[in-house]
Amino acid sequence: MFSKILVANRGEIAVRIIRTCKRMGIATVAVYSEADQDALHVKMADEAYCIGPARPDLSYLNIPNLLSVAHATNCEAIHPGYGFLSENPNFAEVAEKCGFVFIGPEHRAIERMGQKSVARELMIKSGVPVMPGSQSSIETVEEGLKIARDIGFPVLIKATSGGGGKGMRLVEKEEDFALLCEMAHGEALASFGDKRVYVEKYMRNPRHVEVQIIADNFGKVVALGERECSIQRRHQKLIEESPSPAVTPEIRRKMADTAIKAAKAINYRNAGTIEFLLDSEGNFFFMEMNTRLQVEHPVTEMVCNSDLVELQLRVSSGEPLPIEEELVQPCGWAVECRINAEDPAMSFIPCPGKIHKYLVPGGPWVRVDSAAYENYVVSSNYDSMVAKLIAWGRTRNEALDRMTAALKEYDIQGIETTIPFHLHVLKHPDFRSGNFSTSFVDKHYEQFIRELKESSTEEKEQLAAI
Ligand code: MV4
Repeated sequence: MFSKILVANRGEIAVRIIRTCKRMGIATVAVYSEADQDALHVKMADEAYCIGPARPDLSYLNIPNLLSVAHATNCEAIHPGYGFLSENPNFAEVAEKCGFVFIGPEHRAIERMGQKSVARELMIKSGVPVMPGSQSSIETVEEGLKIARDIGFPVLIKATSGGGGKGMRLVEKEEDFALLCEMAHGEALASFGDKRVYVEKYMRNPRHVEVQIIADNFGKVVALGERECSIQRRHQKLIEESPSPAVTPEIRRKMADTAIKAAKAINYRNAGTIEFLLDSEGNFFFMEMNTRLQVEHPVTEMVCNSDLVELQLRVSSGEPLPIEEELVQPCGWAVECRINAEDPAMSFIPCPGKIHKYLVPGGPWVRVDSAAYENYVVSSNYDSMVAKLIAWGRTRNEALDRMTAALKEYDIQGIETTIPFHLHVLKHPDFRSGNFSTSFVDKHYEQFIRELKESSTEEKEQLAAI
């Protein structure tokens, strides 16, 4: 096992990685920007070094500075967390060339999965189900139109270098295809410096279900069940859970087999996630593969009774996976709410600022992954996630009830947060029933705003009466 690693990230995920390292007796080196001098990950690590100004491109994305710190402090490995450089194939390659173990997949796997049309083509060749569409990127608008006619409208034009919903165009009818394809090219070029696009049949109201896998260096791949990620807005996930209320033991078996097949087809190692779209008949199709530890990994940890950061460290240092079965069966139910510094009543606009009061929920079956504390300043330089609140129960309803109680106990003052939104979702009959799709938030947003305004008026009236 490593004796010392560099944590090339900030916020809750840096804290999360440091915690497991402490438990395993691995020394940690933190890096931080000038905006993060008082950050929790800096206090918790054994050593910490400033790598530049607040701007991410000058600090957390500054590869020479990160590698200089890793070298000067004798680190053996680098954990990239999520975001920042975690899916940058160049960073993974350069880190390895400098003699550090990159705690993640091989740079070629990151590169291939980063090009969504390449990922799609690889999956088709490996027998993994994908939505009908082009084999890979289309060469001309005419070729795209021919494919769209063959598979039937509506179709989705997706950017080859996109992902996470960026650079997509929905085409409902044939007449619109050429124009929307040109727009997709323009947007893809502007956003990613790569105009290539591919075409897929569009699935209405899908669920987003993803399978967590981890692979060692000996060809063993284990699936740690699935996560339901349909409660999202504009491709920002808000609530995740494991297992998915839509996944039967039979679908779970098939999805896990498919995810393992996908990982083996590309000789994948370390932690990864295969994203699927699931329709109401139980059919699922490969969308993308994420080649990093994900924000929502705790729900998997809670139901699979495993520490994903520990597993990453073990397989990276050359140990075989300590799990016998190919598919870990979930025990109970876990749910995660992302507590963001955003105003849900104002279309989730970010609300950075100082947290004046901070009281964290606790008790059995409640977990808080956060780097925030009282008087902490949420900076506008980075994303607005302040904490992840995770609750476990024997049943889904038990987990949701514990989450509700914990959300009510969470007292964050000085900034707006997504807590009122979560409380609204958790009592919604469509969410409680488990019968929802990726359209849930858009569908109920107006009603939520109405209720929020009514309840805040009530509160004011109650206050006025005292
Ligand atoms: C789709 C789709 C419908 N049909 N592909 C959005 C992000 C990227 N991971 C894939 N996305 C979608 N691809 C086909 N062929 C609908 C979406 C989609 C979506 C997917 C997952 C979670 C939320 C979503 C919200 C809107 C659209």
